[in-house]
Amino acid sequence: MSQMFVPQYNILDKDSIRMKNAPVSLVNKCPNVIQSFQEIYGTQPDFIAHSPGRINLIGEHIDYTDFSVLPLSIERDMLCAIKIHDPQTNPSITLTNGDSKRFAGRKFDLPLDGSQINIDPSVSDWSNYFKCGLYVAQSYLKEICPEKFQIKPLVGMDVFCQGDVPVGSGLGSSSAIICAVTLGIIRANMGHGYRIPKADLLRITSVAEHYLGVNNGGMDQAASIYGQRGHALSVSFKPELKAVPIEFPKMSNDWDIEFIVADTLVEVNKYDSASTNYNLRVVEVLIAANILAMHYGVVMNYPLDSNVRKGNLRDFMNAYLGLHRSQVSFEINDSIESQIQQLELMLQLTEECLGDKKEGHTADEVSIALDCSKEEFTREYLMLFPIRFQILKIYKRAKHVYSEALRVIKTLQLFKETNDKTNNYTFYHKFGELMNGSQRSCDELYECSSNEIDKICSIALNNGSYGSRLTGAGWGGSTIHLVPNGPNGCNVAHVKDALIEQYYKKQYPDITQETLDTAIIVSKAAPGSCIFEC
Ligand code: NG1
Ligand code: MG
Repeated sequence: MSQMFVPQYNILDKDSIRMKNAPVSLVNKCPNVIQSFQEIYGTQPDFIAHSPGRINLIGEHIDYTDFSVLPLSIERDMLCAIKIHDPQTNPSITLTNGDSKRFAGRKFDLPLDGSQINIDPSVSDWSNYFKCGLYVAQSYLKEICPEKFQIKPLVGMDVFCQGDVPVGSGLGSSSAIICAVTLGIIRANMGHGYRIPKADLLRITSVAEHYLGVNNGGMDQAASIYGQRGHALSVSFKPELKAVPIEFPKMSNDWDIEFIVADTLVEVNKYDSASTNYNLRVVEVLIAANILAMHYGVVMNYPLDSNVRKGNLRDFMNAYLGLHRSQVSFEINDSIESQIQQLELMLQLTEECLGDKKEGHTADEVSIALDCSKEEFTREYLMLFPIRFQILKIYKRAKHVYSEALRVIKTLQLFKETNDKTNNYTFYHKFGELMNGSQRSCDELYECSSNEIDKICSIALNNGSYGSRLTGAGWGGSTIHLVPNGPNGCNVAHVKDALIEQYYKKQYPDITQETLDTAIIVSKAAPGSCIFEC
């Protein structure tokens, strides 16, 4: 495959930006960012680094079992305008933000000997995201140019950040800033001509948040970097983290697929065991894989450096198919047809092995199924993360994971099979059904929906959405809706109005226009990370 590089555009030549498919909205944002930069620093920036937020179209809670997901970058992004300091002066960073009330200005020096900057994860400050980007960018520079960056400091810079990805609503605002900053620092230190491969930018940014103690998997960064107009992204985790743009089917008229993103305005802390139990889900699916492996007598293969050192539901599938290659009635390969058969078989095995305890297993029942003592089970599985439970819903969680992985593959199949002869409505209808199936499974099997999510989805579906579901971890946060955009956007406007009247104004009678403006976003698939030269 040919190398894909992060694109660089010349900002003075607006027409060429348009030709390269950057959305007008983005091109139009740049002059404002340049103007704000000038007001703050009294000079022009050298360039602007851009990276967008994301939604997940389908494939919820299956990334941590290594099944592919299908996110999309949105027309909300982080723009970092940067002016490089004179290299003769002592290097320092001055940071300002368009939302200076929430994100106050910061200034710090860079180590003179080329050593890495210190990040203190116990301090909650927006500059920490900048520092994460700076940290991984510096490591990368040392990797590609050791003679220069091992011993010398990075260049100093004035930075102005302006973002419109809502913070804390599950739209990837943290990866947007980290990817923009990382890209900006590499551009500042390598000069105008250097073009970083997208795969490198993904590899380094996907671990950047780990310096803040967030153990995320890389889907958000993949979506932000690889975003492409008119495309969703098939993000896979095995054998390595990878994103492949998948074009939305060409429709028989000019309608562009748009998504409505509606925030429930219920903030969730997904790692809080009292409220959401994200970590309990991680443990339940791990137990499911190990019970299945024990029951069917297969030994799972998994990397020793995996953070939990236990096989997951994907590892079980691979091990089982490896062992029974000659007995199954289909050929095992990477084709869509074979993947569908593989996952259907996994659903059968889940029924067969776990279906007698649909409502859940007690800890005693799990230890028996795993053929270990209760103490051993507690040590091996229940101490991995702080979790609380009464019953472990092994069957339901496994069934969600395999059926959701299947819906992702079926979505890819639908994209592939849709052609210019397909009626728009047939495509919307089938895609919407898959999204609705995902929502039902999240609600009934994974139990990560909420009253607010259910309300929003049913209002949207009753008013013209073809598919409505939660996006991200759930329990609150954001929802997405597949809404055909008619010739004058009438359907999108109709669903939006219905949500405002029937959800937001009822749920939050005092809601302001400003909050409403950030709560509902309408977006097409947007281009990923890039640099605009000033
Ligand atoms: P959100 O809620 O969008 O941050 C979380 C996880 C994802 C994935 C989804 C569920 C983090 C940082 N992200 O997404 O990796 O598991 O839930 O599909 O925890
Ligand atoms: Mg995040």
